[in-house]
Amino acid sequence: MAKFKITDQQQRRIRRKQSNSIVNAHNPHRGEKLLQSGELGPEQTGLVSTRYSNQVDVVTSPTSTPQRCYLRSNLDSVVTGDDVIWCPGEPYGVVCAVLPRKTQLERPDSRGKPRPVAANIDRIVIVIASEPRPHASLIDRYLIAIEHRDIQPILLLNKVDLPSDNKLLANNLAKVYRELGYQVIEVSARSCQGIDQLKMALQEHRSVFVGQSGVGKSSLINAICPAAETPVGSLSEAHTKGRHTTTTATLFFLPEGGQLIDSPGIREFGLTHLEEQDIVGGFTEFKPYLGHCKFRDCSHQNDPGCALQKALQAGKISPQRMQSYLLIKQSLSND
Ligand SMILES: Nc1nc2c(ncn2[C@@H]2O[C@H](COP(=O)(O)OP(=O)(O)O)[C@@H](O)[C@H]2O)c(=O)[nH]1
Ligand SMILES: [Mg+2]
Ligand SMILES: [Zn+2]
Repeated sequence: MAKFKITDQQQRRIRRKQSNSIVNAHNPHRGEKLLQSGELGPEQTGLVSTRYSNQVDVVTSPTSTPQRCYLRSNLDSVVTGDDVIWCPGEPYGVVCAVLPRKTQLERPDSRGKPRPVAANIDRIVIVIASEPRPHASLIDRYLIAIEHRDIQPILLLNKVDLPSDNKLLANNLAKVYRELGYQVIEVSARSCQGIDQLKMALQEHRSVFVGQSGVGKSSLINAICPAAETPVGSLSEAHTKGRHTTTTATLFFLPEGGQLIDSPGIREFGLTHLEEQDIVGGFTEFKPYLGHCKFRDCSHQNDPGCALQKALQAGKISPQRMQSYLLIKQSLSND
């Protein structure tokens, strides 16, 4: 046993080494030092597959092993989905530059300031199910949040296998959004009905799943992307809710081509504060009537000469969407 004992001096050296490595891990100039060391490979392009507190994983192809990288100190934000210029190295590479983003999703940090969490997404899959009971205004909040961004929404009605009292409600919702021109896909993560159609819709795109807890997001993500290994059941998400710092967004490659970015932080995207002027613009079928109300400050409720109310009466706007609009507007004062 004696030879496994370490002297006080050795113990001190180990402690010093350990604290050094902690200092290094948090040192913003670590990237600079590595770049200056001349030990790194040549600059090349890559894709950020995971963002950690001050490092990222970079991949160069769907099959490449992620390489852990430090960031150059002048980079203010690098997120999952960013295309970057980086230099590979053993054991750490360095990200030198971030290429311009086409789109980004944000969520509020602990001070309420919006921070990007994922970049270059072009599909948002809004998942609903008959259980838990779907709410039209929740769907509309997501639609408003992605309005003016180059992101296409897909409404996914999951659990079509499940007998439920809300089935009619869920089917009616699917019908309303289909008639508005949104892509609606009906699936069951359990029976796999519609899963092939979902895979086709996501092929060659970069997507995220959003929606209420319990609708089956994790089950669906596992069905289309087994590598994600997302825990199923409401407990796993209940644990991570509200813990802003531990939300790591990870990018997975879909077997059919394209990628999926998953994190509880992104799944809650769209549930944050909305601005008054953005709300009405998020209802696509309202657009032809905007600016046609008698009064410029029309509340679109009981005001005389309201073009939206007229469209509602004429059956051009569904009562459910109108109700949802007024509900979201009302919630602004409570947000
Ligand atoms: N019957 C049925 N149950 C499902 C389906 N998809 C998910 N579930 C169940 O719904 C619950 C919540 O699923 P989960 O994937 O964790 O939902 P998440 O909170 O949105 O990620 C779990 O008990 C799943 O087994 C489905 O298509 N049909
Ligand atoms: Mg889940
Ligand atoms: Zn009006």
